[in-house]
Amino acid sequence: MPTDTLRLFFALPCPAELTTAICTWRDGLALGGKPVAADNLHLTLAFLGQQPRARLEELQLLAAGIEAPPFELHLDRLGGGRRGLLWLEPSRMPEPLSVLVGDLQQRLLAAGVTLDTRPFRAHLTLIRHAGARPAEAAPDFAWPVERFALYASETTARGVRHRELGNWPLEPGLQPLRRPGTPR
Ligand code: 2AM
Repeated sequence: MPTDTLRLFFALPCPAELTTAICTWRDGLALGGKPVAADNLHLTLAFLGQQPRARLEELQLLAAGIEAPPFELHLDRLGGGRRGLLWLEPSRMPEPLSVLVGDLQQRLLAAGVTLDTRPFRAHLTLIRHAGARPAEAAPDFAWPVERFALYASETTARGVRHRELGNWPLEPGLQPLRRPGTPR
């Protein structure tokens, strides 16, 4: 039965070819744990948590108002957190990504959405509850970022599913417009 709220987040969807390359590399490391499903690989831009379904159109319009250029993201570092969390991250944050995240977050805050207060850290989660963290891994993945998307995270009998609720292209030729107070 549909609920009247959705667990929402904006993210960069990992392109199909890159997903295949990353999953092949990850699975070759044989680290155990719970690998993120290939269909769910993403880089979160903003996590909104539970939101009324009735706000969906407003959030889609908010996203459509964003003007930002495409850029390349290099995932060249393996990072980790508590409980065996492993992710890929860039060693250098591309300026257009900082600007995109800052713009999105400011628009969401202006719309009254409560966001995580922790500083943004770009990452693509690979595995949860991994048994090890390889010291020697030297990832080097180039990601041509051409769009961002809004997802609902849904729990199904077959696990978590990220349902896309809209995606918006990044437009070549636009300059990243840094607003005051956007994160670097
Ligand atoms: P991530 O940490 O791998 O980016 C959907 O729940 C997704 O939103 C999660 O897979 C998680 O992906 C991301 N997310 C970001 N901040 C979150 C938060 N505070 N709570 C839960 N999920 C969060």
